[in-house]
Amino acid sequence: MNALIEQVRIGRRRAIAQLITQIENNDTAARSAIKALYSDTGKAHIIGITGPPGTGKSTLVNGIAKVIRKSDLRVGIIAVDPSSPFTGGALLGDRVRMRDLSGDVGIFIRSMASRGSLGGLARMTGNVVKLLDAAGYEVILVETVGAGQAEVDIASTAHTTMVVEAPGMGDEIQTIKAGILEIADLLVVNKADRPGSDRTVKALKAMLQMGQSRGYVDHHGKKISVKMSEKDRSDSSEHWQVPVLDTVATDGKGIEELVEVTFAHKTHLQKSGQWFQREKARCRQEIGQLLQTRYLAEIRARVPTTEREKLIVAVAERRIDPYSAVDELFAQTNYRD
Ligand SMILES: Nc1nc2c(ncn2[C@@H]2O[C@H](COP(=O)(O)OP(=O)(O)OP(=O)(O)O)[C@@H](O)[C@H]2O)c(=O)[nH]1
Ligand SMILES: [Mg+2]
Repeated sequence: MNALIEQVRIGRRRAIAQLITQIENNDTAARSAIKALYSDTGKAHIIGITGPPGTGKSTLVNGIAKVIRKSDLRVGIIAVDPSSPFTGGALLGDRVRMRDLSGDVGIFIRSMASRGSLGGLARMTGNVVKLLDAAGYEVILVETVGAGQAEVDIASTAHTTMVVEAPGMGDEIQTIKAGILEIADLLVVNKADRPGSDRTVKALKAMLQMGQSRGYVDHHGKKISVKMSEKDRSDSSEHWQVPVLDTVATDGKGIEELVEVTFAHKTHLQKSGQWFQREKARCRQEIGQLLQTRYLAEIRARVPTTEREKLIVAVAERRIDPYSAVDELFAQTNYRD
């Protein structure tokens, strides 16, 4: 393991691939790898690319990577596959679309299957990001299908999150998923060669503006607050105006500009001090999650399954309430509350 970690540190691709497989399959391996490599991380610009299925995220990632490579920065790509059987072909599709990048030694591509628990997926993605960061990839692109909370969690791993929409997916406003405006640093209307893209751009801009003047937008009658902290509101120079860009990923149109704006966002985060704020927020979330997992594992290890099962039955039969059951579990592990 130590030899492998050394190889990863100097950027050996085979070692990186091997270590990723180990940390995906084995929690203990993940622990020691991250412990050993953590001090080498924190240098990469992590960019999340999310949005509804089929909007052209993979094609866009492909194009973005090509543009960034012109500046000689090394690019790591992580594509998180949707677990839904309806989009089960995505893995192969992504491989095909990203194939023309694979000859470039400055690019490392990894697909991750979204099996297992969702929180676990976010954790694993975070660990693979750290590994690529430690291996010297200066820019890391993480593609996820924006369908739910899990994707929002994964997106929170990123410094810069772009949400990719496409025209002609029904009523434009309806396609904007709850929470998307909260996580987007950049909005991209891809497939701008399709009819209706102007309308989509306009609708998104209007929604952003509405949200910025009121601090929230209405979505199916639910109020969604727009990303603008109290601090942002009191000091408008620190506030990032979410830009709406249009691209045609299949022929590269608009991608140079998209990359420029992405780097401008990084500069904005660094100058305003928000880079470290985001790092802190991410670390807080990560530690919280690890703590939960650890507690649960400890309780499982210390209280026999039969004991835990008895408590579950007792709660189901209304002999005790769930809070008391947890008190009981804690008592049995010798933890004090
Ligand atoms: N007309 C047009 N088609 C595009 C554009 N970008 C991507 N496509 C096509 O749209 C389809 C889906 O592209 P992908 O890049 O796989 O989309 P995705 O968002 O990664 O898809 P999932 O990962 O399955 O959610 C492919 O057939 C692409 O060739 C574009 O700008 N214009
Ligand atoms: Mg894709």
